[in-house]
Amino acid sequence: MQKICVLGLGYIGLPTASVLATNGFEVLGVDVSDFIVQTVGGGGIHIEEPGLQTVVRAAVQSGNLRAVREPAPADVFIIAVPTPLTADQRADMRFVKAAAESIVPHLRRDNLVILESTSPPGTCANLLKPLFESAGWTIGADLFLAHCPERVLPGKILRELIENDRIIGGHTPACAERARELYAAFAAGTIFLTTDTTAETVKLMENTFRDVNIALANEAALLCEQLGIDYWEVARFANRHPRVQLHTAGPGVGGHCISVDPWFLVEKCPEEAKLIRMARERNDSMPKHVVSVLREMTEGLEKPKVTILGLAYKGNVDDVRESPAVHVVHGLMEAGLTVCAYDPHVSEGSAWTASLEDALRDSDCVALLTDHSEYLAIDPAVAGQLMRGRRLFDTRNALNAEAWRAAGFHVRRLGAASA
Ligand code: SAJ
Repeated sequence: MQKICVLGLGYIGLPTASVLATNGFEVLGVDVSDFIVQTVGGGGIHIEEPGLQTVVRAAVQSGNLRAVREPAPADVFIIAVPTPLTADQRADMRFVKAAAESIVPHLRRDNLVILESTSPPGTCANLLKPLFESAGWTIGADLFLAHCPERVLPGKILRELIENDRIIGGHTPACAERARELYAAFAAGTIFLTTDTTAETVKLMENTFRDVNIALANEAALLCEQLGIDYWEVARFANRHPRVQLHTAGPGVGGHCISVDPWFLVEKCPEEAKLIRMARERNDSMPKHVVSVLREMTEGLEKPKVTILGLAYKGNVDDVRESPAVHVVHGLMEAGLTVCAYDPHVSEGSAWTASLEDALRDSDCVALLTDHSEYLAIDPAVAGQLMRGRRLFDTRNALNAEAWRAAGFHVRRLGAASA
């Protein structure tokens, strides 16, 4: 297993391809985007991820990583393309299908095909297996098929790619064994073998666990606002219990994983997945709540201007996919407010503003939506001087409320009653 073809050079495919290349494999990175192929081919990166630039440059310079538009014959094919959500909340498997079809002409006896893309239960068995079998292959005999879900956390991808335990789901036990040989070459965590459908479900349940827990935190935050108490205090004390771990409330759940994956379970088992659906709906409702608080805080003002701190879906990343902050910006604009959004990690988007000063100037209210570390360094006194009014809504409980109050701000935090 020396030659590996990685299909999709995105958040998972690119780190995987470059780590494999720096571990001595000959890697062909395939992407449908000319821009990505050119960028990676030149040793550059098109996404922000700590440490990735160094690894990609080293991989390309060593000659072990090449970026191309089309697949070619290899020992292993790793499919790491997106599985987006359709408008009716189903998994859009077109990219997976297209990637699988693109490798069919290049398959050779004993090849291993690994699906890394997060997929609904049954994808290997009901989509990929028939696709390869109709080309004459027999899975587990002359072609090997496994699902090895990635579980890395954006912001810590390179470390987790190596250190995390891996779940490998083979379509047959022989398929799982073949995939284990590959991951054992670079993964330091424990490798567990199971079936393909189990591995698909494990991955979805991991993200669903987090989504349901965040929904519980968000619901509790809304209850606390109504009860006139502070969710952050409730969570702090409840979490002193040895078996309780209340999650962090916030403006909603974004990113391409947690806000998407639970729907794949709802799609497969709509009758049973009641709690999972409700959690998704609760989290998706949070941006609306943030908009209504901001409207309340600026009520009666003439042509109110709101400054949004953060467009990315979470702190210290540049990814705006499914970001609740983007929904809040749109909601405020639809309500007729002037919105300026400043995010040091993002360089475009609705209401995007190049500098913090411009975003704050003549503003009536500042709302923190993403907990980037840069925002902790903002001096509330300086911010207050630029602004027309001094109001702060902290949806992440990230800023030092006392310091902002001392600078004359009326401070509201999500999950706490209006003071
Ligand atoms: N969030 C909260 N409260 C919390 C935790 C998170 O509101 O207590 C929000 C974040 O602000 C963000 C969203 O949830 O908007 C998701 O952020 P995250 O850091 O929890 O997760 P992701 O989406 O960046 O990465 C997840 C990880 N899954 C789990 O932690 C179970 C990662 O390990 C997966 O590999 C990744 O999804 C994926 O690709 O599926």
